[in-house]
Amino acid sequence: MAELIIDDARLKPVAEKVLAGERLGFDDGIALYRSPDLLAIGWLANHVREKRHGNICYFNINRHINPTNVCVAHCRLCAFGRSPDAPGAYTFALEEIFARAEQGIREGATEFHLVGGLHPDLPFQYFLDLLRGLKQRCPGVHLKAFTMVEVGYFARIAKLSIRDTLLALKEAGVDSLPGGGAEIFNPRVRKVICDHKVSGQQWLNIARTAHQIGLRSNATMLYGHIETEEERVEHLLLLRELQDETRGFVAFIPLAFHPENTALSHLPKTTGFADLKNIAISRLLLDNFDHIKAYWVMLTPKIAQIALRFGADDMDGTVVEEKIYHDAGATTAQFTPRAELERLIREAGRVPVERDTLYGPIDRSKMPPPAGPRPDVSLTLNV
Ligand code: V47
Repeated sequence: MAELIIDDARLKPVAEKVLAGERLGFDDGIALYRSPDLLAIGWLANHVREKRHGNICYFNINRHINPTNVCVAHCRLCAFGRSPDAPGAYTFALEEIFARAEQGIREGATEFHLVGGLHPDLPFQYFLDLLRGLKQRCPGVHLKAFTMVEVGYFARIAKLSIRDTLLALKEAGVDSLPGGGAEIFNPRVRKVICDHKVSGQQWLNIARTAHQIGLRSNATMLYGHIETEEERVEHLLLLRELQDETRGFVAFIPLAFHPENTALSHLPKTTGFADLKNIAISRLLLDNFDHIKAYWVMLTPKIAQIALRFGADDMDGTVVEEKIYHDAGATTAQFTPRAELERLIREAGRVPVERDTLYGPIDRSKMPPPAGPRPDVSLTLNV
């Protein structure tokens, strides 16, 4: 590894802690965010990343499925959610979701990533039937389903406690939870970007309860809108504190805000500099998280590839059908084939390793080969 060169003297004490394996504090996080010395920050994050994972970079073969975009939350940050009668509003019949899932099986998917809007009329039973139907048809596929925000909403409409809601979801087939909906935990920010969602404290409590009943989850942070550096550091440290308690988080995904078609469309897009800095600072502050994902849909494959040398150890998956970012102006593809993920990873000097959702290795020699290289995304929407 090349030598660490620090241009910004303020980073010296932070670097000393990182090299000594000491935990960073709030002020260290602020110093990192305030520093323009991206290469030194990246060097430190890469140092931590290589100590944990060597040269490995993980990816998976997955499929995103969004059962409905009808949502009562109307978050200002979101371009995906719609009122029930708005143009483009859709809700899939269960059979349509099963058809997408079966297509996913033919593509070799080991994971379905299921998230959607907070629908005013769909009963909790629809989601339980969806999970049971998927498990029955695709028993080997991991169901990473429903954010803490959806779990909070299900509990409300089903009049159940959070624990009983999670137990019902687990019993119906949820294997783990994705990390979305965390945004920024601070109430000042939530009031502006997502005022009708669960609070930051509720998000953390739902994650805690999920972990307590044996469901692992991911975590995210949405950056690049109205949040301050202090609010980002606070968010990361709250996640780290909960991880100390439960050890239930699997991966962290920093998410860059995409303003197009949202009520915050006047805000500028994040830059590559900010994206790489957020990856690196996450790696440095979240010392008890095993994995930091460079989600290519959001970062672009070009920045995601560079992120593999700035702290990230995972490129996420093939994805196939992404709506949340594309509705908000993402220009990335819907689908990145396995061979392209492997090429990006290898070119960054890393060794691609296909994983399952919980980072177990996948041995394709023991599985039937996937059917075809191109996904069929032409299924019609039930508008
Ligand atoms: O929950 C919504 C965010 C999340 C916008 O757990 C937006 O493995 C940017 O959570 N601009 C969905 N972000 C994505 C997500 C995710 C992605 C990949 C992997 C995993 C995982 C989780 O995206 C939402 C919200 O936090 N979001 N709108 C927007 N306009």
